[in-house]
Amino acid sequence: MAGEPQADCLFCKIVAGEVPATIVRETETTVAFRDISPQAPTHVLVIPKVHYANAGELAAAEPRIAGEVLSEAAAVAADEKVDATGYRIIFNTGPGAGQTVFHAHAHVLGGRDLQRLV
Ligand code: D5M
Repeated sequence: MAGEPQADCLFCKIVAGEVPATIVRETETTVAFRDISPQAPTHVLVIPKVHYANAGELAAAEPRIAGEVLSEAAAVAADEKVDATGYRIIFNTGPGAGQTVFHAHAHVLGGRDLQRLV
């Protein structure tokens, strides 16, 4: 059921402590951990503890938690001291946008020059 832990979901396993991750922040509703394949000096994923397939589904079902994912992403940028120079928050949503893990997550990228995308 939406919102419930999924047995076959990698990020639900990280939330449950069943898969190791380098956790940098945690709240009642979110976990932030380093991406296993960093694309920038700072590359942290912020996820809700509840399972929704993508950011749109999370925002529709749990707007408060979606907001907390965003504020935790900003807090990660401040912790990593990339907030002054600039950073990017990305929600890949759907396979056509490159999403590979279907548990909503924000990528926080910073610490290098980031090309403008749009
Ligand atoms: O991003 C999914 C991201 O998840 C991708 O950048 C790799 C990362 N990933 C995959 N497995 C792990 C583990 N075990 N720890 C940390 N990070 C991980 P997407 O937007 O779905 O393409």
